Amino acid sequence: MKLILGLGITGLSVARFLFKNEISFRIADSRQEPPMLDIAEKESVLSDSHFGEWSKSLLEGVTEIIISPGISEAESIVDWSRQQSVPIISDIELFGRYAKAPIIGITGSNGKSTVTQLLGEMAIADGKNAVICGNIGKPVMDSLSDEAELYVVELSSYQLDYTNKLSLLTGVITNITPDHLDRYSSFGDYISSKLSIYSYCKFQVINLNDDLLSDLSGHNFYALESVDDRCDFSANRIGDLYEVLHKGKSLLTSNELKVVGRHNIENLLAALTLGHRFGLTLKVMVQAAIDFKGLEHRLEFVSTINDIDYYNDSKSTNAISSITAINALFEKYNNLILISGGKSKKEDYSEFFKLINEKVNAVVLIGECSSDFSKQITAPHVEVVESMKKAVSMATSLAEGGAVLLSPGCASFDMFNNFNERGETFKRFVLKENKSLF
Ligand code: UMA
Ligand code: ADP
Repeated sequence: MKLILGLGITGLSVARFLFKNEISFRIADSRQEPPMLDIAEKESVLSDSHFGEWSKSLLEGVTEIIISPGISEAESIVDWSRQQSVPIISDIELFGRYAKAPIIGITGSNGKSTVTQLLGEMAIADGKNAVICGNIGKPVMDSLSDEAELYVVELSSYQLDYTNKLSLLTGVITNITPDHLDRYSSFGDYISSKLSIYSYCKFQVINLNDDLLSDLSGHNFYALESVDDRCDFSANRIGDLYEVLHKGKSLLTSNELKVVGRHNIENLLAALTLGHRFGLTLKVMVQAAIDFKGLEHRLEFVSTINDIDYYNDSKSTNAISSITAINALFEKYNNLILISGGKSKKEDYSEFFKLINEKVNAVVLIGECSSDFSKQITAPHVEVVESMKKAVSMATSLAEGGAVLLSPGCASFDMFNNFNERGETFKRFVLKENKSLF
């Protein structure tokens, strides 16, 4: 008997799979009304289900546990399982047992979803039946398909923590910076979790720009500016532009792309290196990169209204992703207004404050951390407001033909259900209600 822990989208996908394959299972969630309860009831996968506080009896007759990534190692059920030597695996490990097509894995602190989506689009453009799945929002167990020719899988550290066996054709860590430190006892533990991806890869792809990764041995390398002989793909800065190269031969320049910022060149190099390793056609990958519109909520251009450009970077949930967004835009705009704040994570924001003080014209702060942040920012203009509507209105009044950037650098849970809702709310005020605000 298997035990599924958590009835979110991961737990539901595992339950569906086990039910379909007539493998017996129990499902448990520590909440009385877990998010996928109604759907699971409709699909009749709840014949042995337990909601509410964990109890030891859940483990009776259980030979393996499939745990949802959101459930931390600190939970009592994890401890009890270890004491009773019941193996705990992630949905990713289960997926690896059944997937017949090659799997490419992508992890990292930032850029995972962007690289996953871009690589998936490159493979599809090259005529491959490629399935984009994992932490990007489509659970792997809902993505198994006999027709799949390639799985492009985004892997979170939470998923990697419970993965012990997996076979990846190739994989990459886009970068490592402090994140999720509420869940890990140290940055070192978080780094180890990320690095574990390489132990599953036949071919390791290494980003030479990241100091924590550049000394690793691997099979394929990429770098932006600090290029060396090992690089398959690289990029150089020429004036305001980046030129992307394969073995020294020019492929494209950054002004051909729809996505902006240095980080997106790094993401492109990761996708090209992984795709090339798999055997995708170079020319097709380049065209797919040119066509790539980027993902919603990641430095997404919303609109130009009354000469002000609005960008939605709601997916920025840590300091470094906001630093990246400011760096991507400040050269382009004389007047850059930042909307930031939310539920701050246990991380050092000093570099973020320093950059704001140097490169941003005004900051509008929202959320739980706003009063704390306001004390540490000395930008010419700092405002604290209590709603997204007021933030958009205030930022607009300060923008004077420049740009308004929502890049919170914090989690959204203090004011919104998730980063999607935060970004949608921002866009709604920008697009529909902008005129009526003033
Ligand atoms: N639960 C408990 N007890 C707990 C904690 C959670 O019972 O102590 C239950 C919850 O009640 C809930 C279920 O576990 O019913 C939720 O599981 P989950 O939080 O693992 O969420 P899922 O819906 O299964 O979504 C997960 C990922 N969520 C997390 O890692 C927190 C999704 O990533 C992912 O898209 C999905 O699997 C498919 O693979 C989200 C995320 O925020 C987007 N990821 C983090 C990130 O990107 O930074 C890692
Ligand atoms: P992830 O899936 O790792 O969270 P996303 O592609 O969803 O990454 O992007 C999350 C945030 O990080 C966005 O704010 C985006 O603008 C920023 N970002 C994207 N790629 C990078 C990168 N290579 N380095 C730093 N920040 C990045």
